[in-house]
Amino acid sequence: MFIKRKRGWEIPESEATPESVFLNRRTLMAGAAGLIGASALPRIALAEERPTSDLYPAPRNEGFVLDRDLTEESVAANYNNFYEFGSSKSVAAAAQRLEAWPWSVRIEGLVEEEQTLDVEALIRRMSLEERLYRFRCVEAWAMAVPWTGFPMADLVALARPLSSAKYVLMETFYEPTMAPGQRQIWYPWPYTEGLTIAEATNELTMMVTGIYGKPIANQFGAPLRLIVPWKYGFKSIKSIVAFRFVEERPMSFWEELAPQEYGFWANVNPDVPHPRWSQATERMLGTNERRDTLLFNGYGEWVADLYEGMERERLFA
Ligand SMILES: Nc1nc2c(c(=O)[nH]1)N[C@H]1C(S)=C(S)[C@@H](COP(=O)(O)O)O[C@H]1N2
Ligand SMILES: [Mo]
Repeated sequence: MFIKRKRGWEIPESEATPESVFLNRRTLMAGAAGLIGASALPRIALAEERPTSDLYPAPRNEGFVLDRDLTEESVAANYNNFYEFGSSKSVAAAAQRLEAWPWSVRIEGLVEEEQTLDVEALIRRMSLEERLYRFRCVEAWAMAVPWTGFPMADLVALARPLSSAKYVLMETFYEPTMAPGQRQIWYPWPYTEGLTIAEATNELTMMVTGIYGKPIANQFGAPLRLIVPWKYGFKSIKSIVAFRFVEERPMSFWEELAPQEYGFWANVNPDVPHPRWSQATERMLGTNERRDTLLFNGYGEWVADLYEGMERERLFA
């Protein structure tokens, strides 16, 4: 495939998408055809009734303050990565086919007892709060949004992992009839991601169930997704169906596709460029304001000590 060399900041996001690294010409053309269809779709409004609507808005945790304005809801809700519904950013309409209620999640692997939990019941059992977080995609766009959810540490406590468990692997649903992107067989479906137990139980790590003071809309990964704000966005897996506690470091979706570009750690760092573009700055969705990228996306105070003594790992890619 012909790749025109440009400096990092010149690379348009259409070229900076992870897929351009491995897709051949035939699949690129198929993708382009999909894109034309998607761009003709209307912009999607948010927030119909959900079974958990009565829980929102949840009280805000004022311990997390932003250094920038919140991204407008209609902007964030119409610019998403959710490859299960297509590889364009305009997947909001397609994602309305996601059947997010009812939903259950499995807790399995190295735990005292494997369990299947109903997500509505799980959400009602947890204490929900709102947090304003920065969010930084590896493609160099960023937003700042009010997530609602609960600490992942509370889910890990409920799971009761054995001491032999070192990592938690998370998995998205696999339903190609509902999610047309999953018929694209060159991707290693289902989408998976992983964290160490220390990362999963860090204070910042959230299981997200709502956004903008309402139950989470489908395109953001309803009914339950991960948010790890100090890592590139691809780590924040959507629409989770399983949490598997394991001993070995798990392989994830993007790492399997392009290990040189999307590693396991993926901590945000302005000084470590992606192999094909700079990470020094980011573009805020909506305003297009350029801002300097922050080390650990500005969350070093919470997470830097997780990585002490690990200098030999590829922590930032
Ligand atoms: N299951 C699943 N989770 C996913 C993705 C995806 O395609 N499928 N995309 C990831 C990427 S690359 C980003 S940047 C964020 C985007 O989240 P948002 O659309 O809510 O902003 O979700 C992440 N989680
Ligand atoms: Mo991303």
